Amino acid sequence: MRKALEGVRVVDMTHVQAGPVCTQLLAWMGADVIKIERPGGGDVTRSQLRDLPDVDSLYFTMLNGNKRSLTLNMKADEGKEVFSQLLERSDIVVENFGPGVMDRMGYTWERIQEINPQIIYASLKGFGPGALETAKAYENIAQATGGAMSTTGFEDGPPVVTGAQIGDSGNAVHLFGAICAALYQRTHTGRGQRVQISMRAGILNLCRVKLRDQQRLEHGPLAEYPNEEFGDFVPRSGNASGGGQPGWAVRCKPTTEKGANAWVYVVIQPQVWEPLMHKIGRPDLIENPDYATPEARLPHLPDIFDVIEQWTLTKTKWEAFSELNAINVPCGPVLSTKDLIEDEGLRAEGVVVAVDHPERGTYSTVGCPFTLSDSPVEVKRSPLLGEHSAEILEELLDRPEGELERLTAAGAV
Ligand code: CAO
Repeated sequence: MRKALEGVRVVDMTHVQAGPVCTQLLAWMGADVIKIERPGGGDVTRSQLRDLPDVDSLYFTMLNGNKRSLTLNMKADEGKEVFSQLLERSDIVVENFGPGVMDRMGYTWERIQEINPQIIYASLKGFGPGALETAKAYENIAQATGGAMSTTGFEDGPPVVTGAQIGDSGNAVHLFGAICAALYQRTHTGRGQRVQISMRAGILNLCRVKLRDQQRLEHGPLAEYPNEEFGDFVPRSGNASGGGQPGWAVRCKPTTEKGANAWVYVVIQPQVWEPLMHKIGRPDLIENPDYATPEARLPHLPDIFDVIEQWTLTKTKWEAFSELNAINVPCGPVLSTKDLIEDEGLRAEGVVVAVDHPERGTYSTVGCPFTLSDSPVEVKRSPLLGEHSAEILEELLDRPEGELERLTAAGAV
């Protein structure tokens, strides 16, 4: 079966997390993704956070599956010649270097268009035009500057970053969508285009509801927040739901000595109020005027979740989930990374996937989070550094046999 992006070639100039996650998605959709890496070390993540000596780290292998690797010295003339030739024969080029790096290499948007007017040139940076434009950015800088940190955590504690890598992997998904849209538009116009995203803009997109609340705040306190006092900005609101239905994480009976993740998240929809109160043994609250309607409940949410917790503390998180789910209460156990990596259901679903690697053996990775009925994803291992250099030079760029050795001696690959 043909894949959604079969026949599409991507020159992948990405490194670290944000860019590689985007190009991995393109590769899973069937694009031929050629990862360009500096000779010698390659993407810095190959050797960062290693769990085993001298093999590509999980940081690298989990973000670079299904790609081919070509080493290229972008500061050598012959390296640039190879790169230009690749651009001529490709559909997309993606990069997430620091500001100005591609221009300094000699590849401005104007130059790239001259080489191939049909190419889509996608860049991810920390920031768009303005005061922060020239700044480099990592995940937590994006979370700090995009509104995620100031709104995460508890009121009386410091700003907190989320475990989910919304600045890097989150923005990779934005970029993937933008590239696919540009590719589709090209089918009408025949032209490539410039695609740009800043990590901060992407975070702000994910913090949309917090900007909603900033504007609601002008008209009075946010009644559904657990906070008692409000200033002139949206406060951190702990585990409050952020939506129109109140929610909170409540403790459960621990199953391990530490029980660090013995919690279940519970949302109180109006229609489940009565069965929920019956379930937890508090039918007296159903008609109590302080609790009977969603509006009446708002000032009492901490008390209500305390009452629910008295019940959940007598159940494990899975028992609590299954009993509440049975009466249609929206809820979910707080699952640890250990819970998730051992989850047979996630493996059956193809979300957690085992992959064989010639140097590190079998490792687990996260597969494609979505499915297309006509474009099944086969998760393959990441390439070794320069593993495909010879085949790309000879088969794709029509260079003569032995070109790899010659260019290596010249310091270009
Ligand atoms: N051959 C030769 N040189 C190469 C090369 C190659 N194949 N690939 C990269 N380089 C060189 C570049 O030319 C550049 O050198 P100059 O500064 O002399 O022009 C340098 O390597 C890369 O620079 P950089 O600024 O991208 O890298 P850094 O490690 O200093 O910064 C990062 C990393 C992530 C902070 C920066 O790339 C960045 O801000 N990227 C945009 C935002 C982003 O993606 N952040 C998410 C990172 S994931 O947490």
